[in-house]
Amino acid sequence: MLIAVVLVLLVVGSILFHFLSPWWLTPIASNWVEVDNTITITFWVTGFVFVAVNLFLAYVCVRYRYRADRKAHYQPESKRLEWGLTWLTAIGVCAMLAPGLLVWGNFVNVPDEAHEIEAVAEQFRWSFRLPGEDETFGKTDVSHMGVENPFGMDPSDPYGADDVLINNGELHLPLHEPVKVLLRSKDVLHNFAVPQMRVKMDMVPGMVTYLWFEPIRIGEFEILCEELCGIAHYAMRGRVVVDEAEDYQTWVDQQVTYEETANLPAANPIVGQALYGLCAACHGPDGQGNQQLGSPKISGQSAWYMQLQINNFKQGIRGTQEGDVFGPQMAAMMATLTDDNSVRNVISHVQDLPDRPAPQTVEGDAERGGWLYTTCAACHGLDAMGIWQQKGPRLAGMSDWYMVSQLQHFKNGLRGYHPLDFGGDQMTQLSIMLTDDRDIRDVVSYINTLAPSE
Ligand code: HEC
Ligand code: HEC
Ligand SMILES: [Cu+2]
Repeated sequence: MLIAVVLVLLVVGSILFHFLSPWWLTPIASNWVEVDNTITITFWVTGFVFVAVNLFLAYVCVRYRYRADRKAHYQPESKRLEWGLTWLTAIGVCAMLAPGLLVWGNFVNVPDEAHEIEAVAEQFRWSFRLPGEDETFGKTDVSHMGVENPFGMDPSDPYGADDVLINNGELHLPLHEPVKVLLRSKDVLHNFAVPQMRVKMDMVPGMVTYLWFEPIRIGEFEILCEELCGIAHYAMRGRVVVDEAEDYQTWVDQQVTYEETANLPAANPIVGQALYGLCAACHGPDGQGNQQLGSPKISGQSAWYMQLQINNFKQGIRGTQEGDVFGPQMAAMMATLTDDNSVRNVISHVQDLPDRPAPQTVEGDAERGGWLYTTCAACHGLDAMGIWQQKGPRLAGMSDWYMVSQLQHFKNGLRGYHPLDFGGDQMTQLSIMLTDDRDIRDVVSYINTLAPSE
């Protein structure tokens, strides 16, 4: 009897939960209502079976419960019952699968008017490419990939020149225009998913997969990687921003083409030296850093990382948060670097400065820190010398007090707060694993043991 009551409660509870649950599909933002309908049909079919089977079970428990004067009747086979059940199941399964097949047919048949864009996945970030005015993508190849050419553009392909390269995780799309997203992975399996658009598709290295949809409302929607692609899979976030046509065009015009990023004049360290005079006031004549001024060692840091950070300061992506003492000082100075060439020139001078390990000021349990660092190594390297592919900067031999303060900033929102700071956001999500200042000190004191000797 008790079991029957439990079963009935289970059924009633599940139905109530289904209708009252706050966890339901996010409001849809694309044409794929069919996908939602398919899910609803599946819920109806499985829900019906669930209710019917459980109520039947409850009924049987009561109706045929044990009584001393009753004996079970043995019936090994019932043709009628078996046929009935087989047909019912077959209809149920068809009802669930058939709509899915029809939707899939639409999903893989891209309308002719869809415009193409490309999404590139790599551990653990997104970037995008638009075909440019000629509406044709240039060829790419892994052999061309490098710091100066992250997309691996083939320099000899004329179609590539006007390709628009968006080397961060924010993609804009025009409203009401069907888009075909070509999906490319640089390293391992990833999966491009935008829940509100009801689209998701695996990205396979060595192959171009695709999906299509039509955005039907203005807004910002998170891109998730829905394939377990490594330690920071959960922190691999991007964003789709759906704009009105003019806003979209404004955004496109702000992006750079391959032609603009290729064939830059070589950076000039002599010009850079003159510019560096200003930096020396805070970062020291040899770029060795100055703790009193909150200015870290920058000598020996990779050029690509310095460029990224200087651009972040210039664009207000870093050093604009209230409560940040030192960030805004650095940000204010960046007005002196008027264009990209000055940035590259001054960096090339910093590259020529002597790279002596910074003095070590942080004390902690390096052995315990070593365990914590296992995770960090995925992006900063086992030797903590930085990994360009993962955009993790060099930490070994750099200012240890600065690492402590930056880790605290990531945790308390003074860094990695800006919507366009995808790298900072990633580090913010990673910094959560360091639960307190002791963890931070321990991991930094372990990083100190990795300092390269002079
Ligand atoms: C007024 C002092 C000051 C001047 C001048 C200055 N900086 Fe900085 N810089 C800082 C401070 C402070 C920080 C750390 C900001 C923070 O805490 O977020 C910093 C950070 C940086 C970083 C980021 C380092 C990292 O690992 O995150 C780079 C790169 C950098 N500066 C380069 C330069 C260059 C190149 C110049 C000269 C063009 C320059 N700075 C001029 C104070 C200064
Ligand atoms: C998923 C890759 C990833 C992992 C794992 C990771 N980081 Fe980072 N880390 C980054 C990126 C990307 C940045 C640059 C952030 C930016 O662009 O502002 C960064 C920046 C930093 C900085 C600031 C350095 C500077 O000079 O500006 C410190 C310190 C740091 N990480 C420490 C750690 C520690 C400690 C761990 C392990 C607990 C860790 N990171 C794990 C990707 C990672
Ligand atoms: Cu991924």
